Amino acid sequence: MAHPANPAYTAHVDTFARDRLPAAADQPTFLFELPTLQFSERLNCGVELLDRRVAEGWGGRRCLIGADDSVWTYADLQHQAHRIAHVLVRDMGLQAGQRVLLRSANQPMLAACWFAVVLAGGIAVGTMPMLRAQELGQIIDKAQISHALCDVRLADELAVAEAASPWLRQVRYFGPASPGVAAGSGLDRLERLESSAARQPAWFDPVDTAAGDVCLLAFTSGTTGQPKATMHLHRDVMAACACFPPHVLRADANDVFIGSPPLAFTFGLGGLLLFPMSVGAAAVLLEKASPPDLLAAIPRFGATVLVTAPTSYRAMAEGARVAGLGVGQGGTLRKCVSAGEALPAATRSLWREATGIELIDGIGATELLHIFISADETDARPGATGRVVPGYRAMVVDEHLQPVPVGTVGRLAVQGPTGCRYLDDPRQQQYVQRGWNLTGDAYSMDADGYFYFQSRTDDMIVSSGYNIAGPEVEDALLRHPAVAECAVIGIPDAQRGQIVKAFVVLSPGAAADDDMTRTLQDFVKAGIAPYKYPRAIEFRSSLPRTATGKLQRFRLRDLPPAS
Ligand code: 3UK
Repeated sequence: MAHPANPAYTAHVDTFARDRLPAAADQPTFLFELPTLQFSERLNCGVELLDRRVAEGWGGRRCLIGADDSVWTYADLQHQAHRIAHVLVRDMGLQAGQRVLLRSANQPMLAACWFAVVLAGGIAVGTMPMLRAQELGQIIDKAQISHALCDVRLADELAVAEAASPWLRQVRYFGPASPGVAAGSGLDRLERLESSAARQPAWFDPVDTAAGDVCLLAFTSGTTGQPKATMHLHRDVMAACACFPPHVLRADANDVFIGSPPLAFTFGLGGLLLFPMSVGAAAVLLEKASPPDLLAAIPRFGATVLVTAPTSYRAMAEGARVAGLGVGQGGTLRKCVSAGEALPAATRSLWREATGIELIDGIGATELLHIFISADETDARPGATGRVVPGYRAMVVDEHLQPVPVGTVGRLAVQGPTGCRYLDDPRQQQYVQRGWNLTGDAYSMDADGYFYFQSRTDDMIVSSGYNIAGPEVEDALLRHPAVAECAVIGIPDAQRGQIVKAFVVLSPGAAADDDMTRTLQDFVKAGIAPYKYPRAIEFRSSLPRTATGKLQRFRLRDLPPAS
């Protein structure tokens, strides 16, 4: 029986995902107003992004570059993806609509696997390399995953999850033959995916999927609670490529992308794979992309577009200045995208002073696939995320979903060509209300349509009746040279309800003592309204973060008070 929210045609033989879409009434309103958002009923995003590039004569151009300097042209990627698609279907029995777990750090082979799954009509489920067997097990159960392609160096945790799972049947490993593989584990005797693929023809007839068929399940990084799976269609992937990249980023075929977010995080999937390919550009896929790794790799590969998180920009700024990475300093970098967390104005100016480059901030969400509010380097305003990306609509609303006046803080509500569809999850009704996606962020908007991030809605600090947004206090603290990283939360207080507490990681050489506490408190009072200053400061050597690098403020709230 056709699901009410589903179009008639599907290429999926296995209808698991289709059967678990939210009811039509619980889905957001989708907007397809731009001419570039007119999709035909049948669409395979793998064909559009890969096969079409090759058919248009781009086959010989560089597409992906590995950390080991391996260069994959568009034709190389196509051949490998098509061969793996054959392995999935012929050797592993994949049926269209089945879910395939992908487990690997960023590397060209992971990209080939992603395209293989999508071309075969499967549903790609990316997983963060650092996940353990138990977390993998939750994902496998939730998405009833039957197939997996995994970097052999990450085999151990998957093997444990596989042994415990009633769903997972078919696993293939790729990667080096011996190093890092435990001798006697049996893995050294299994045939590698590369060898199986080499026996297959370089052309696979792509499955003629519907634009409305699910091709991607993205699990939310989850700063709290049980993981949720968001469902994205072939059409959504193409829609994301048609909004932020041409209207804000404006990269071109000569660009070389580089960055840190894993391809299992939609920020990385878009920013380091889909978006570069949508313009025929090249992308460097690094297995390790810490700030020092990126500082070394940018000049080595001549990267021109950098995609990473605010904390990474802050940590890289001094090294970038010394190395002269910006194009105006004789380097190659010309565009830098920041997302995942609020960009403190202090970090924006630090990066500009270090490299001459104005950061392109953008808010995206796993539920919306990618960035929907942003500003390019010429339109950026300090402290603002930007304006709504063409293709989307956004407003700031009160608890009754009514728009609030300009300058008033409220909840961010978004609509566009992409939107939230949780797989079988009652939390759908929280994220989507009356057709609007509610991201859980508190924002205000100015008269020019610029959106200003305040905090996560549930992170707003209320102290003596004042609303205080932690990120504003964090920005004030980050302007002090002794502060390397910080997180500001509200902690319970008998008199004031809550008080502002800062957790501070000091720069090397700075002393964590009472003098420093007073210095930082006075510094904040001099920078922003004094009532916002942190009455409590705790020095720490690091801050708790998710696999995607997001601060876990809830974990700081749950800490026992420091003695
Ligand atoms: C926060 C931001 C302020 C915000 C993401 C780009 O982060 C991504 O997805 P997640 O599902 O988290 C979504 C939430 O993260 N956030 C992200 N970017 C910003 N807050 N300024 C920003 N620039 O709370 C949002 O609701 O992990 C980012 C592209 C794809 C993504 N999935």
